[in-house]
Amino acid sequence: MPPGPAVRAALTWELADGAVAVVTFDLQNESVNKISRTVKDDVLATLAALEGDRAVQAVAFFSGKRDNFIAGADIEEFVRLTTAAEAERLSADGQELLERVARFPKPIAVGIHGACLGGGLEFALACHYRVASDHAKTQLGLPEVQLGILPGAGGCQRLPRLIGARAALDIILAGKVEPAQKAFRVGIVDELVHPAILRDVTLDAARRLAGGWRPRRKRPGGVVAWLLDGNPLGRRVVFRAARKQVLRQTRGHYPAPLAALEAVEHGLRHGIRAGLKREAQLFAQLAVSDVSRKLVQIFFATTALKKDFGIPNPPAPGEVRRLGVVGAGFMGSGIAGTAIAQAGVDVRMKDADLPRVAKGLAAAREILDDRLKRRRITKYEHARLVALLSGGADYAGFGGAELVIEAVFEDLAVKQQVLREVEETTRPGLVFASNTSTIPIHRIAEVAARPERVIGMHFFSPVARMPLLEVIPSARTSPGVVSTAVAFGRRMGKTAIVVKDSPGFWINRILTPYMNEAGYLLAEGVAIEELDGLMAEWGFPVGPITLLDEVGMDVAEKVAGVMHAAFGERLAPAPAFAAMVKSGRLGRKAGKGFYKYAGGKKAAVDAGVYDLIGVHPNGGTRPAEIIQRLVLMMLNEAARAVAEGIVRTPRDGDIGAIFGFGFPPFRGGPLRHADDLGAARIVGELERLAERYGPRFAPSEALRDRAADGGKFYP
Ligand code: T1G
Repeated sequence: MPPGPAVRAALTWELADGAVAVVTFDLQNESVNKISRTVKDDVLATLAALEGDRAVQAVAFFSGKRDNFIAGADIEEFVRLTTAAEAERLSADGQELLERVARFPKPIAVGIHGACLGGGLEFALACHYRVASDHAKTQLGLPEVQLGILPGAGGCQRLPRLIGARAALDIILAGKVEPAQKAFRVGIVDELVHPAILRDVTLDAARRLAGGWRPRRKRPGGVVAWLLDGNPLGRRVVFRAARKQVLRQTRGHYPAPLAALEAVEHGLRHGIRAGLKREAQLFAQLAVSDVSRKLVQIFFATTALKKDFGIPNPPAPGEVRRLGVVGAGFMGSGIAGTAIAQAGVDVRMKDADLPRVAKGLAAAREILDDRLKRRRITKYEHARLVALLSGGADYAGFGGAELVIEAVFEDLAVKQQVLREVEETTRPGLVFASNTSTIPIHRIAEVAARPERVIGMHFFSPVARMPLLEVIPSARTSPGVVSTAVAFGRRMGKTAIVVKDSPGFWINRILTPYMNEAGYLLAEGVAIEELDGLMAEWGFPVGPITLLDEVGMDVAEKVAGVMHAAFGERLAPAPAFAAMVKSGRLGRKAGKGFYKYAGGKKAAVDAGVYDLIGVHPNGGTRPAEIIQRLVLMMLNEAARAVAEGIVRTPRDGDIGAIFGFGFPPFRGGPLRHADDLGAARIVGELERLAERYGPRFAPSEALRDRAADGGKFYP
């Protein structure tokens, strides 16, 4: 038997210092390692060779990719499955392979650097010792439920046995991916080391294992952990609580977390063999479900958007090291803090007076403090990042900026004024971005000396948490500026869609008719809790009235005004809203809106609102019709906007709606949902609603055309 290197499809190995086989997994022509059928065969063949080679006493396993360990099972492979039986076979095959790894007669230690996800982590869990690099790229987790499936290669069995049921459920049910430090803390990895010594430490562990040494793992947690994890009675409490939480969060729309819970519980109760069987059966049901299909489509769409600059032949993006932010309010400080935390750029903030600047700086810093508190960054990194933030009441410090983002009051004249001032104090190559939510960029750029350097970057609130960015070039914006804005948005951790320069762009265009309809329904006597409750049931994170309170009634009124002026009666704001602004009920930030707020927390509906609007809940409108009116207003406008080319592809539109305001992911986005309902059915329902409630419901031409020829948004 030659000591290697034995060349195979993905795995190679060689003997290091005569006893430990170093196996390297490097899937050719792919940027990440993933586990497919051929890789499984390769692993089996390699294991057979290692077992048969008497010189090999232990195995050390690494990835050959620079910053990726194993991204999991090959998603492309399981989306091609058509029957549950095939899916069950696939899961059982993976389980068998990992059983072989777990029972391998020679110890296997893994050195993990880069993403170790899904089947990749399940593989690592089956090995006998885990060392991870202490590096930002090293992340471990079981994201399967995010794809509508569950860890189907023994993860639902091995993780709870290693770290306890509570900690395992915490990861599995939410599809969490944790940094290496956290994975070490909870006991998923045995050792955490600097990347430079990962190989040596792993080899050393393999050698010691071969010599009979066994790691002593103690479950974290003490008495409480024993009470809850260590005995059946305690576990029952844990599972009951977890089930309740899942149901509260998913409202029954996402079957995967509940199935995963069952797989874990079954295994703990009836043993690992029965647990694996149940796990494979449940995996199979999920893998061929419509919800999983939709979630996988979202994964691929998001991945595609990571390299899409939204224009043909995009030039290389300009480098941004210094960022100027004008306007130190809620949005401005969110942008500043997120830019530092994610992109590590130098940020200079400016507002009209120093107290405002100070407030903005403090708010931006809070984002960094929060990262420290969550242990996403070290104290040292925190201090370094805080030092990148500064501000003033003039444009001092803006001269060297490559990008300036303005987040001042949503008013054309004010934004134009800022643009003029910024152009005077900065260099010619500067990119000027407006964080407007509605005002067309070409209007703002009318006063620009260099309109080709002006673009829109529409962030969502709170900036640190909302994953979407709308990038809006005007007809005069140069392509390099588009690349720069998209690339910088990505560095800030956002998924960027490039949309057309038209009032409200994509997000506010489709959100406005939905919000307005909520106002009309309110004025007809639908209760606030009912409106919010129904839409949350339908799958939105919050209902429309809560959303209004979050956005702020004054902001919403501004948006509604711009949209009304641009699109006429169809988007006329519901009269109920103006009364709210006049009475100072601006929402959460004012401490009163449709809801009351006590100590920053949302409390009950403020019944006084009904007096203000002049109507009281009367239960007159049927729930099904409430949902229908809200949803169809949005779908109808979305179809119109697509026909106008506001988004380049249905994919961008759906990802925008899901990431921008939480359109229910399991429905795939407004355009997928429209395809599912069918244009003919939507048109029929809109016609009936138009007859009853007026022309704002008239079906768009885009939908009528599709109804006539059976066309879909996604061919
Ligand atoms: N399967 C197939 N393709 C994958 C993949 C996967 N698991 N992961 C990544 N890719 C492709 C991706 O589409 C892109 O392709 C390229 O790799 C680079 O990715 C039995 C059932 C690993 C953190 O959910 O989170 O294991 O467009 O641009 O930013 O229980 O990709 O270049 O052709 O995203 O460096 C669970 C999903 C699977 C992890 C890398 N695993 N991936 O991010 O690169 S289910 C996941 C990611 C499972 C078992 C089950 C990220 C990443 P292309 P990228 P990146």
